[in-house]
Amino acid sequence: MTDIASLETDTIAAIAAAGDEGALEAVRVGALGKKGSISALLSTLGKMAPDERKTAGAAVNVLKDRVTEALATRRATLREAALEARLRAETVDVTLPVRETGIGAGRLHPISQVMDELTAIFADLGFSIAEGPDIETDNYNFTKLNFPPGHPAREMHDTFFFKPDEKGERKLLRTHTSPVQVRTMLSQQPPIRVICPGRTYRCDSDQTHTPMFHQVEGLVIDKKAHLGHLKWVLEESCKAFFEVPSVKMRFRPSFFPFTEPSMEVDIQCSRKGGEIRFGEGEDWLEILGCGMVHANVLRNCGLDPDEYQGFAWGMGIDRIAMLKYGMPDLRPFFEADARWLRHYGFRPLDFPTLAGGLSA
Ligand code: 2U9
Repeated sequence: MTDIASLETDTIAAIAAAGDEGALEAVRVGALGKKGSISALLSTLGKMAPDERKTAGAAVNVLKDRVTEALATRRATLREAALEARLRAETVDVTLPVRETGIGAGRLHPISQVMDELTAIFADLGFSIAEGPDIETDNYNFTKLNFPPGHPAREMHDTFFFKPDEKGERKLLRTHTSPVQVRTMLSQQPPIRVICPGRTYRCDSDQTHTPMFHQVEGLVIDKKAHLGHLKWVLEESCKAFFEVPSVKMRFRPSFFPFTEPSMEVDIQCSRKGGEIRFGEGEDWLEILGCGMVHANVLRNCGLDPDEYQGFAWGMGIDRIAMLKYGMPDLRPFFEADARWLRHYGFRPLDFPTLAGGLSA
C-alpha cells in the first residue's frame, strides 16, 4: 500500500510539473502505458490471493482513476495556456492600414495619367483618339504638312533618319504626331474631330529636351470650323485640364508650315513663392501652338480647301505634366526610379473622369 501511496504522490507531482503536452504524454506513458508503473502494479494482482487481490485491486483502480483524471485536468490546463500564448503572439492590429498588393500597389507614370486626363476631356467634347506608327515616311512627316524641301526641321541634326531602303526611301522617327492627322484625313471624311497623343522624337538632349518626348495634337475639319471654335475648344480644355473655373489666354502670331494663320498661346498664371498657379495672377506662360490648317495641307490630304477648312493645335505632354503636378525636373521622367514613381505616380484604378475629378 505504501507503494501505491508513494506512486500516486510521485505521479501526481510529475503531472503537475509537466510543462507542455509532450512532457505530460511522457508521464502518462510512464504510468499507464504498457510498461508503465501502474500497469506493472495491475499485472501483479493475478498472482495474489483472492482477498488480498480484492483490496489491492480496488486501491490500484482508485490510483489509476485519480491519475487519469489528473492527466485530463492537466492536459486541459496546458491546452488552454498554449492557446492563450498563441492568441497573444498572433494578435492582429485591425486598425493598421491594409498593405497594398498587386495592381493596387503599382503606380501610373504621370505621362500616362496626363494622357488619360486629356482623353477624358476631349472625349467629353466629342473628339476621338487617333494613333499611328512611330516610324514614319518623309512624305507623311514633312511633305504633306507643307514643309518646303530645304526646311531646317528636315535636316539630319533635328530628325532621326533610318538608312534608305532598297527603293531609296528614307524612313524616320516622327518628329511630331501630325502624320497621324494626315493619315486620319486621308482615311476619313469630314467632319473630323480627333486628338493624337503619342511619342515623338527629335535629335535634341539638354536640361529641358529629351530625344523622345510626348505630344498631343488636335485637329478639327468641317465646312465652317473657324478660329472662334478653336479658341473655345482650347479654353474649355485648359480649364478642365488645370482644374480651374476660368483661365485667360493670350494668342500671339507665329509661324508653322502646316497652319495659316498660326499662333502661339500663353495662359494666365501667378508665380508667387516659387509656386506656379493657373487661372489667377498677372503672369503668362506659353503652353501650345495652333492655327487654321494650311490650304496646301488640306489639298495634300485630299480635301478641297474651297469646301473644307479646319484648325489644329499641338503641345508637349511632358511639359504640361510638369506644370500641373509641380515636377521641377524632366530627367526623372525617363529614369524608371520606383521611389520617384511612388511619389509622383497615380493609382491605376483611379481613372480620371470629368464627373469624378481628373486627378482627385
Ligand atoms: C495637320 C495640320 C495641322 C498641329 C500643330 C502646333 C501648332 C505646335 C508644337 C507645340 C510644342 C509642337 O511639342 S511641340 O514642340 N506644336 O505648335 N502643332 S499647330 O498642326 C497640324 C497638324 C496636322 C494635318
